[in-house]
Amino acid sequence: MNESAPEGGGLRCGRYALPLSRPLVMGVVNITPDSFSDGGAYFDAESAVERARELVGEGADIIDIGGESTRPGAEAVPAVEELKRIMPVLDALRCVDVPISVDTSKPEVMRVALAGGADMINDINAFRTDGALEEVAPTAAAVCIMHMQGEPRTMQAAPHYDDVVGEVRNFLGERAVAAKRLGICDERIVIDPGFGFGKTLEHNLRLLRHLGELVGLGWPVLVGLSRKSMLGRITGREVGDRVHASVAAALLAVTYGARIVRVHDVRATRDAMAMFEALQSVT
Ligand code: HH2
Repeated sequence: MNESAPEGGGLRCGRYALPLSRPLVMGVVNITPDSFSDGGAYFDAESAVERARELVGEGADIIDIGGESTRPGAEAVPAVEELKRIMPVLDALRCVDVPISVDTSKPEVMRVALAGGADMINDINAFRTDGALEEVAPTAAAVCIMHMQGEPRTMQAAPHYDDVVGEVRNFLGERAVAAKRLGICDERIVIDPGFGFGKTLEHNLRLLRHLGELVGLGWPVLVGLSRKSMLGRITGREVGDRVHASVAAALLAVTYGARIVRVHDVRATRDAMAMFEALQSVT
């Protein structure tokens, strides 16, 4: 079975075709009371929309909205509540000129969000829930396929791998092939190692250092390192004080081949990406 993708041009993302000739910045807006870094800050639709517009103004290429926290130990949210959180924000953001990604693992949420104009579905569960791939397949939306060992409530209890890079690579390759089997073309697929999702600090560092092995699969790699606890472990900083480490991590990730960085601090990350791009044109 072919588990590698051909070198593609851009990313087909709902209403948009995004060039991948430079790294893209995905700005995060969590419409939740309990997210690990911005929980509660944008829980009402109005402040979430305002925040998303602010991130677009700072240069976000994609906005990722989510209505359920995935931090270790977070409470599960029923689909109806998740939709109540995200749909007013998605409606209000349709006129903003960047693609809107919805961070969800529930097929019923995917269905309503896609009908409401979502350009991308970002699933931390890699579309493994029955019916998830079937919801996205007939649309034009992009899919972000993320690796996670276990499930959010318990994933950090005792993560174990014999070969973390090989296992994550194989998993992502298999899930991308499953997506392709349902008709989702290479240009709609993004893969993500899932930093912090059932991984120790050592696993995360190994994945970052060997990101090139995932890049070698051929699909664009997205990484989410922003403000995560691994940065706290390394720097000793609290979550609100991890912007410098987050920017450094995003820059390292694109240096190792990531094409999309999922971040909370768009302005600072964009500056780092500008430095990266400036060097790309120098021989
Ligand atoms: N990380 C989080 C959520 N969604 N999606 C992808 N593709 N990759 C990630 O690394 C990723 C993700 C966790 O971050 P955040 O959304 O800020 O927190 P919370 O899950 O607590 O809302």
